[in-house]
Amino acid sequence: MADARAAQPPKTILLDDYMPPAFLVETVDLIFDLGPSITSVKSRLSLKRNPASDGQTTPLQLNGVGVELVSVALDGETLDAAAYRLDSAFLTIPAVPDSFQLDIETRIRPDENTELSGLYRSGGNFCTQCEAEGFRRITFFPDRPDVMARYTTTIVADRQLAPVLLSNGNPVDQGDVPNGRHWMKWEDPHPKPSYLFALVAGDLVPVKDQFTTRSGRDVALAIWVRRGDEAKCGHAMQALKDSMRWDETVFGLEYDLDHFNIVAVSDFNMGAMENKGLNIFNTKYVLAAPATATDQDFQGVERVIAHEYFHNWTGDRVTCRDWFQLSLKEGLTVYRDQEFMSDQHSRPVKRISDVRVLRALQFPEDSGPLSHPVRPSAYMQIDNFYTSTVYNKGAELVRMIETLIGKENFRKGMDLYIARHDNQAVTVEDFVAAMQDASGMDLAGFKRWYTQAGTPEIEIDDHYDATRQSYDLTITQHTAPTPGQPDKQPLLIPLAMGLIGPDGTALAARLAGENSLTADTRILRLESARQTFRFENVAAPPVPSLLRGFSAPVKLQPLSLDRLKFLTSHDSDPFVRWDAGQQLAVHTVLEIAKSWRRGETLALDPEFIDTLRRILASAAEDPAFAAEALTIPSESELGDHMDTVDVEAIHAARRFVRQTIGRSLAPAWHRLYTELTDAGPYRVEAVAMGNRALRNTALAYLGATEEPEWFALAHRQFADARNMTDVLAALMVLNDADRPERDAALAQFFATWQSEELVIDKWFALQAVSRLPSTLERVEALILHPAFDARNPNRVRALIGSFATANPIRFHESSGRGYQFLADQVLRLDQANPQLAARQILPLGTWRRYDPARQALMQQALERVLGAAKLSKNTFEMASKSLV
Ligand code: B3K
Ligand code: ZN
Repeated sequence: MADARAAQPPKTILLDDYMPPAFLVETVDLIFDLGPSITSVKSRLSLKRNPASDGQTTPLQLNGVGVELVSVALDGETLDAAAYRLDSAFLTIPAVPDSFQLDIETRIRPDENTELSGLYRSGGNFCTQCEAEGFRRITFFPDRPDVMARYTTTIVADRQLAPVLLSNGNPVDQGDVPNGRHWMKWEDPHPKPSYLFALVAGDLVPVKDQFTTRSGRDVALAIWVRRGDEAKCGHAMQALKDSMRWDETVFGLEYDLDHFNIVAVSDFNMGAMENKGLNIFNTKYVLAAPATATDQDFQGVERVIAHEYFHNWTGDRVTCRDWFQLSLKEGLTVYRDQEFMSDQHSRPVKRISDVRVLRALQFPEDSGPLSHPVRPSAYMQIDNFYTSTVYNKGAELVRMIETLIGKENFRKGMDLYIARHDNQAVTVEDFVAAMQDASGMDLAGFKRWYTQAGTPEIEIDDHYDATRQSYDLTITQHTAPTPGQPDKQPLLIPLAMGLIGPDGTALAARLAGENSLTADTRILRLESARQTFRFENVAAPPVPSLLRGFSAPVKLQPLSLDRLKFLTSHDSDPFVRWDAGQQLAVHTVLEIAKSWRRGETLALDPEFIDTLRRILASAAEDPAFAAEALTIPSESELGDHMDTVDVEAIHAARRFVRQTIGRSLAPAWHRLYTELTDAGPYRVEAVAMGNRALRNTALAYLGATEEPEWFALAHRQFADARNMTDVLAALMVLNDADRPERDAALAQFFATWQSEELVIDKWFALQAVSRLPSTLERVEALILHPAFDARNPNRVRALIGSFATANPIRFHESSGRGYQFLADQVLRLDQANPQLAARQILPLGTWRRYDPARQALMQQALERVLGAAKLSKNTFEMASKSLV
């Protein structure tokens, strides 16, 4: 049942109102008697008043939503109804002693839980999701992260229905009960907040392995999946062992239980969840086999397995004081998974793909109506704040601290943070303080990054004085106002940079006031709105190479075209080389978009083709990098660079540019395609993946020519390929063509894979992103397809999410039908799963970026959502803020 909103707008929760909990819980003993329609939960809590709270007479208030209270007893005495108050959000007991035991019995209905928060069923199995506020849907409890307790959990269930019973920690006992039922007891020795509680019960099979920690603790590893999926767990298991070793080597952090269990479920609102000792995953991030998963999927599995594992220390052992501090665990853990992936694969290519994500998701969020700081100060529904700002920008903040204090100091800072705060619930300030204390460097000026929203824009002005051999670099920073924050202050920005001489080699220079002359990358500390850096002993006029490795999440004003071209071929920093090429591409496509809008004949600058020809010629040296460098930015990213997004012009221009590049360089693309054909077995490792990426880039350009011979080549690849990466790349080429091969290929794909739900998600997504004019009708028809299930978040994201976020030309159709479709779907989803519904509405919130006609249509769609009776809090918050 959805948590319907009351007639009043939902209450806003403020960081400033934080108060320490009035009561602490020392131990929690839970007994679950599982039944699909009714589950009984008995909870025994030992509570005491919190000495750190001033409310020595405050009543005990426990959160509880949608749970039926059976009984409550205080120190063994059952309370009658007059001794407590019960409403839709709380169980309140006014008179309690300072220290006492509470026994609470509740009933919940897993089968009716469609919002996938609390205890629910997926594929017939029982599972839980408690972050952020799901535990209150299981039993009455002070459901906040700063109440940390030790848990034991006993699960009783029908042996046939649920032969496997799992919870946090280590198993301590088990047995049988009459009527074909059995039980198992788990004990978690580590204190934890309720959001890390987990339970799984069902018919699952394990894939087992073992890991010995560096101090010699043997850990039994198991990944629990549906029967038949065992063969798809190898990659996840390897990733888990690699992550465990990496955290020991790089951060000195060891696993702390005898068991580590991972369970894969098909119905999951997010990617995965880091419950202590019992991670629960969306199948998408566990199951992978060459025939069914792409290289990107394999990397997704590795990244998310690592991320959840790393939470064991950054999140579980040291947790958040309140939900405003979410980035304390999420930003830090994303930073850690990025570092892990960089060590396992190519660091520069990983950096490029992380920056792509940041620019595609976080920058638009930060310049739109939902802009908020990495540490927000107000929310209605915390589920809505699991955002790219909290996760990805949060990770950039951690990375900037590392850049400012240096790698060694950063490691010392991590050691100190964990030593100081183990088993505590802390704040962003505590993290920064540990970094500051360990490094001895002042980070006070850095903290503003956590509280100020918006993306700083950096402009430069430079001057070379040949007689003095000096070079002045003047840098200004400016952050535009965001909702609720009209005035912005300058930030402490680490700007990694170097100078390049006219011959293309690094130019040595001395920064005024410093002693050493260096040609290496240096970090400039930008601190004020405008600053000039003087370089001396500069032998020749330099080209500045700025923001190396993307050292800060800022927008750098583009350099002149000549300088961009120069950097594309000469910079030693791969990120700047790639980025200069992307900026050239943005400039090129946008100029063509303007010509298209004016009705002119379109022509592509031959110099741009020459730049690509040069990249192509040396592509074999680093295929993965070349694949990134040869990719034209997406339509959405191009739109971000326009004052008002011109949907049709961008689409036409990008298509024209890709077609011209395809035709002009066709022989070279075909040669590359042929050279990279790999007859050997499929391997998931960096070189093989890079080769496949580059070969499929070549195929995509050949397809972009829209010439029949290359469609035939794509069709051959589709028919012959033995791995999903190549199958999908071929289908992507066919997908935009109104040709019989397309329909035949899609039909064959469905027939082959209909029993593989993750592959069928791809089938839905492909059709949703087709640029063909009939796409919206097709998407509407697919909503009624027997394989579409609006209760399954993966499927909803595949069809509805892909259409609204990755197909601008069709979603933003001038009639507004795309917007109406999305509003209809959001309203339908909101009845069953508010978390999922609220996220699907985001594309409508970008209305300010479009022309007046589209603005009006998008606003109408949002208003219609907002006007609906019984809208959830989640969707209310997103829709109302989107209209501002
Ligand atoms: N911590 C979880 C997210 C839970 C989302 C709750 N609405 C996944 C992660 O970031 O690891
Ligand atoms: Zn996380």
